Amino acid sequence: MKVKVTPYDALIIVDVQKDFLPGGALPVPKGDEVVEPLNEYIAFFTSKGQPIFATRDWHPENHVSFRENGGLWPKHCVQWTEGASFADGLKLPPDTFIINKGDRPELEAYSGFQGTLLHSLLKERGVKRLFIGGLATDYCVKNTVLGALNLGYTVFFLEDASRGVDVNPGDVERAVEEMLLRGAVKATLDDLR
Ligand code: VGL
Ligand code: ZN
Repeated sequence: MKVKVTPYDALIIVDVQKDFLPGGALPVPKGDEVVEPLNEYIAFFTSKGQPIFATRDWHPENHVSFRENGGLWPKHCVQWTEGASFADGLKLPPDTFIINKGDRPELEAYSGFQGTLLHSLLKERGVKRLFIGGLATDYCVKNTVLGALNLGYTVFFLEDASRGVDVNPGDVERAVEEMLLRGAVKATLDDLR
């Protein structure tokens, strides 16, 4: 399906950070494969003059999502560490809006809207449609997509620019199904070009 990028559109890149890439603290299998397509989305949105937002998982040392603090995950994306930095090779323009999430010790935040200014920044700019991709499909991408749908945005899920952890096999497939059932639409680079 062809989709034309309009003045109501923004690109949202979710958590493309070193700790989520192969070799990182919480590696997403094939997570590195999102970098090239995302660079193409970035170039595309930049050429249309449309805004780009990049969320990052931004945990304090004592964050509740870490196993040592009773959570599910190995320690990852600790604020200001190398692992929390964006993937090498991800070509974020200097005017990218950086959205930190999961920065309160006691709260897990899988959605880029949770406890952040993302919604107000988008509203201020008249954004109505979001193109969302990144890591991980079955956690932060899914929750950001569902959060956006709840807030009334039209959402395109960027299939070719997202990868999931699939802790239980089938999680990624189910996450995609849920996003589509709730109203998201799949899109790839070919649909935009
Ligand atoms: C994520 C697990 C824990 C994600 C973040 O970005 O999908 N997953 N923290
Ligand atoms: Zn996290």
